[in-house]
Amino acid sequence: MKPPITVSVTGAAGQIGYALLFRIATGEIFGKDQPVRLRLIEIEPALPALLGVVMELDDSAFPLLNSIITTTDLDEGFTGASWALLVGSVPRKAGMERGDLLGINGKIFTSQGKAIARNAAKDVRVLVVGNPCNTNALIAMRNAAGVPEDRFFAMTRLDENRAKSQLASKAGVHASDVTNLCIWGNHSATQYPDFTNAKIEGKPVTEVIRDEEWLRGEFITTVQQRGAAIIKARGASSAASAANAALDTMKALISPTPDGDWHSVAVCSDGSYGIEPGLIASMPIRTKADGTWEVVQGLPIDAFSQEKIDATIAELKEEREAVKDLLS
Ligand code: NAX
Repeated sequence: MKPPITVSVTGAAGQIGYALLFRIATGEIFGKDQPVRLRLIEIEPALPALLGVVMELDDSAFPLLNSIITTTDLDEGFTGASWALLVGSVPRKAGMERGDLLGINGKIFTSQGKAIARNAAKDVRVLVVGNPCNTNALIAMRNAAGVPEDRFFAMTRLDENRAKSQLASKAGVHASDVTNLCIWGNHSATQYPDFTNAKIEGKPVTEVIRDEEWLRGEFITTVQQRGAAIIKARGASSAASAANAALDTMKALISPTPDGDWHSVAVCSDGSYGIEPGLIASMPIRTKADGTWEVVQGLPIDAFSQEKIDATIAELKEEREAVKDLLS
């Protein structure tokens, strides 16, 4: 057995937390010889519910679950973390403007960024799920002095998985037959699921699905609005699929990406594809054999795609402007 790896999770008593923690504890992410320490961070009112989750984790008697700590204290919560999964955030309530939400959640991520910098392991990777996740990741990154920028990620994998599933269903294939699917930009209704570079069974999507109107229209809006459709159907936002996507993201960042493929995750832009450096934007990413990642270069971007990418990047800039006081 290896020494335990520490995973810190905020919002651990929430519905994504509930779907996430048990799968981390099984060894699904780090392997069957890798014990895990969980450090679960919540706000005071959610501690009783969190204790219930811990009782259930205990009752699962997971062989690889080394220890569990519950806390409201960020320094304690991020001590030794190799992964910080920032899931907790305040949901948008009636009457709240997007700017209000950015401000309220932004403050959470300044203190979390600082606490990560003070306490996490040298190899820490930070995956932000809590919305607005791109801008929250930007705030955490800009407040985590000393932690390299390439360790901060915001989740767009759920969008990628949703897009693959829609394309697969239209083409009558399995979602695993769809590859090279990049979500560009923001995890929001402006995101762009790039069908122009995606493939189905190795062939360009546009050769397999000869319905350009559907690809440019309904496909994109279905992916962009899938979260709202799930809330309408379930009466609650996506949880199991969101947790699954967080796990997919971690796996994709740990393991080398299969030859010729890429995966979607929002990273700190290095200026690739004309995206302003420093923004946390979703792009096509490849994980290298040494565990670092790179932006896939040279993908053709046609005028239609460029317009969509420009719109989602413009939104990210507006969000950044709204939280500029929180960026150090
Ligand atoms: P829940 O409301 O079920 O859980 C959120 C939890 O966060 C609560 O237990 C709450 O007590 C806790 N929390 C709030 N403030 C906190 C703080 N300062 N420190 C620690 N914990 C805190 O929401 P859930 O359904 O689990 O969703 C969590 C977040 O994921 C939301 O922001 C949601 O919008 C976001 N999502 C992001 C997705 C993505 O693809 N990036 C998709 C799914 C989801 O919508």
